Amino acid sequence: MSAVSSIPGKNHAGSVEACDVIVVGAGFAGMYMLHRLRKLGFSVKVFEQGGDVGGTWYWNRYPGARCDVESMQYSYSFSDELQREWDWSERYAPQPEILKYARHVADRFNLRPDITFNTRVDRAEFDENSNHWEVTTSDGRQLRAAFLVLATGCLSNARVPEIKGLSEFKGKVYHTGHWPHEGVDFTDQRVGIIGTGSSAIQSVPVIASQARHLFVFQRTPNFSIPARNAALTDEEREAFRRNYPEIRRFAREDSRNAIYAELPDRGALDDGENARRAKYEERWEKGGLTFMLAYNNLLLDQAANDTAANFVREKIAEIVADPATARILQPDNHPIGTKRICVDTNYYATFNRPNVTLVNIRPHGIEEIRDHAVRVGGNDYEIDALVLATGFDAMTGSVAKIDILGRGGATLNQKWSDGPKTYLGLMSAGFPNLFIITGPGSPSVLSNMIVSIEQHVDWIADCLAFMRGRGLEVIEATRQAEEKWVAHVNDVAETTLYPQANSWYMGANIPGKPRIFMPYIGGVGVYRKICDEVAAKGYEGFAMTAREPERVVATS
Ligand code: N01
Repeated sequence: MSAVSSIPGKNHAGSVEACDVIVVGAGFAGMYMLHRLRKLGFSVKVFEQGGDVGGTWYWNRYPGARCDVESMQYSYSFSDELQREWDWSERYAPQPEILKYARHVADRFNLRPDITFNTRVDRAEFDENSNHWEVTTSDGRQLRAAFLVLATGCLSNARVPEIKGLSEFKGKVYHTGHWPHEGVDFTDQRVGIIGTGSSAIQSVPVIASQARHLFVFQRTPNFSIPARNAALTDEEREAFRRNYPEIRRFAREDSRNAIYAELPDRGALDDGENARRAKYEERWEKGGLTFMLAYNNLLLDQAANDTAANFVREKIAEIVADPATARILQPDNHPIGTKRICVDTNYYATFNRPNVTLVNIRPHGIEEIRDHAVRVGGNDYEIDALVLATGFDAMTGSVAKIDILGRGGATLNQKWSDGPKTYLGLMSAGFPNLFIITGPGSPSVLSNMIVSIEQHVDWIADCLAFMRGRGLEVIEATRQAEEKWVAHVNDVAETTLYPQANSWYMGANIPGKPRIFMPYIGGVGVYRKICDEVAAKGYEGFAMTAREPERVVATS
């Protein structure tokens, strides 16, 4: 039994189930959190809304869904045996394979016995007398735990926009983030898709190859780079494995976005026109997200950014046969990379197909959805099925769905009503013993998520072991440390071009959501160092309290 689980007051409340830690979510974050804590001897219960592990990869089953970070890197590093025994089939694995991997991990590490599926955590209240979280689940269970960990994911709360007539549509409506498990066959159908973010850009070519006709309703064009996806050979997998120690170290410690890649040593304007073009060509041919690493100032300097943006706009014009369609597809209202750059297979070329029509809905949007049509600018586009590729209430949406009450009964939603406030993206002042994995204020969505997940999970696990070893019961971010961190996150964002885009990073895709830049942009390596130093200094910026509530042990 762990020190934490021997806290007085546990198990005293009749039918209330007790454990050391409750984890919300069994995606990659929740699974690894469970594994780490169990190995440390903590009792853990995980609740997962879905019917299986996998998180975002459980829900996002739309046609063409695959990761946009190379699979050899978008995979756990905590177990050398695991990374040696699992063979990824392609450079960017498709969703079914990633889900299979998640299931394999769950079985290999025997995680399932501690996960309750098809069950949401609806409410969590911190009891200041016992210093425990009291948790209610959707099946009516009451639980108490010393610690609560939100592993709810950054992009897991699918967003259905308010469009006039949507509920009256007589055909089938699908959301990319909530795709039917049995799949959808669009053969012979007229399909409309709303949105042109990453999900649409991956699914459009696949749906177009099935459907009788596909109408793509675009409000904002996005920059997309070819994936150059291909099968991985045994030799390529072995080369990765041989170099894994350095690849993983680099991703954790030296990189900005947790991806092993060659880092640029110069700015875009340091090269002449020909050299610059050659570099962009080389990156374009290589494919993938690292296009943005061609130069070190693409997200800092507008003139530098323009050179990369112009290059991609020219590529679109080369690929798309109809000049008017090409123009509509060329992004013109945000610097390249300030919205999540997309990675595609044949996206732009798909608009050369006779059965695909691009419908520009800017500036007035969709007028209304009728029984069997989408009406734009007075024209009805007749369809049988509608796909909403309209994104997520990102970073805070899934947390906001849980009624979380901290000290004095204050809710997290009230506290975050002007935007999320955290210390290091890990904790929020006033909500003791509540951790968030890859929360707002951490690199999270600006990085290879699995690397950032592992870093947070390890930090939290080490922290709980530290507390147990010293008889500490409560940890809470101080308001002072939190304010300083929030200011720092904003200051760093302001030095970049990112705030110029109306992106989901800024909360701009949700009407009424406060506009603040949510992820920490200082870089994964820098951020890890900060977190490690905080821990090494006895958890600087956190107040820790021993079993006797009066005795404050460490503050800053
Ligand atoms: O969502 P999005 P997503 N009327 O928010 C449009 C990750 N991801 O699911 O830009 C008309 O990017 C909206 O238009 P606008 C990745 O991090 C990763 O595609 O607001 N249109 C936009 O075009 C990604 O960034 C992978 O003008 C409306 C689209 O819907 C994140 O998830 C794959 C509208 C939403 O785009 C989200 O991507 C997929 C309306 N009322 C996703 N409302 C990989 O790993 C919204 N839109 C590869």
